[in-house]
Amino acid sequence: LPNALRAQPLFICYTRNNLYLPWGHLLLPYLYPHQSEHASMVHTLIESYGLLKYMRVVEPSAPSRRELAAFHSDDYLEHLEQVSRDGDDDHPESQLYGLGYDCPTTEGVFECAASVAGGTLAAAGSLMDGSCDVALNWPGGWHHAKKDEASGFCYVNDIVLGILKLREKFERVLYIDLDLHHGDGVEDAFSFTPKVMTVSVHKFSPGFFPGTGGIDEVGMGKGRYFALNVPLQDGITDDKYFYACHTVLQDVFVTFNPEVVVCQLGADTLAGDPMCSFNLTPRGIGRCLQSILEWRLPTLVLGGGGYHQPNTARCWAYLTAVILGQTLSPEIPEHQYFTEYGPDYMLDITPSCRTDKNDQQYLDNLIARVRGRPNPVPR
Ligand code: V1P
Ligand code: CA
Ligand code: ZN
Repeated sequence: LPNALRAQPLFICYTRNNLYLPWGHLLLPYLYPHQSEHASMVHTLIESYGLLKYMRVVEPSAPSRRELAAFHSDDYLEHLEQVSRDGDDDHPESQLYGLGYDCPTTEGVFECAASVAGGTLAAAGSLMDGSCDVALNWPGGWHHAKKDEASGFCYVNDIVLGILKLREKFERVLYIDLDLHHGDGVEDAFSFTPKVMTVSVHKFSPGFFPGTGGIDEVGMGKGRYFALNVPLQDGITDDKYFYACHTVLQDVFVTFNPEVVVCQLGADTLAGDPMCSFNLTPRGIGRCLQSILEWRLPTLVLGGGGYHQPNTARCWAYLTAVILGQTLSPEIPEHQYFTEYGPDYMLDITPSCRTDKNDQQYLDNLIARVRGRPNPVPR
């Protein structure tokens, strides 16, 4: 890593004791103590690898209603707060706000979702006041939430709130979404503006959630060509994924000339994830992240999906080490959750032997189409 980055203290925001993390297949983590235990697996692994001494850890405060209303509608926030207070999972209006199947309204969900957004806002603030170059909030990254609608396990869109805050200081924000799913909530929020460029790499296949993110979705009005989608098929492995990301992102870096970068690094692209789609390892995602960090821009790093808990923790601990320029021991250190990392107790993940449906022709055609777009003209 460039020395300039390595020398700076890193700011890491955790909402550790009040995590809202739909990790795991139960998807109702807020009610189950064992699920919030899983939620602290990432932090504990980072800690047990001795990485915290290279960072400044901050306990952010809960955001005010006004801060949340920078993106979300008052009606939606009011409703979410009410059903969260009452633990009302059967309110007649809930469906209007996307609450239900993917986004159950369990007691306390509002505070949990808001406190995660508090972490992302604090991280954005630390980039704005120059107190660090890279700010992390692994519990953040809830990219599907809309202005007045919960969607895909996301209630509060901490990413949109973070970007809106960064825009108070920075002219052009580049958003990069490496989660398996299309970052629809963030793309929609900024689809009309040339000030925020959104790039999402994701699985795009009939019936796969959320169904948007085709290559022809490019933004609208003044924001035309400031949204870029990289739709991929099942089975992609590290080398091809890096090739696609790196090629696309280098072009965007040159043409858009961002002042600040926001990365959502959902870990549901990993081999062995229950989403059973891509076939990546943390090293592949790490190469993408490293090439982004080499731009030497202030960078906000967020989590997202990731439904195999030990692999998600492996991945985010490894990416934290990439940011810090540290090398981790290949063996998982002994710690509170050590037994979860069996049977091999190793940091690395082995890709599975699934077919990669992205042949070279598919990727070349994709990249040719991306390159055939008119360049976005910063205004
Ligand atoms: O597929 C859907 C719904 C079902 N409707 C017809 C559409 N929802 C997905 C939501 C995935 C959200 C991903 C979030 C993230 O991007 C991180 C912010 O990773 C879904 C899936 C699925 N396999 O796609 N919901 C569920 N599975 C689900 C499983 C068990 C219980 C409840 C929901
Ligand atoms: Ca994505
Ligand atoms: Zn996802």
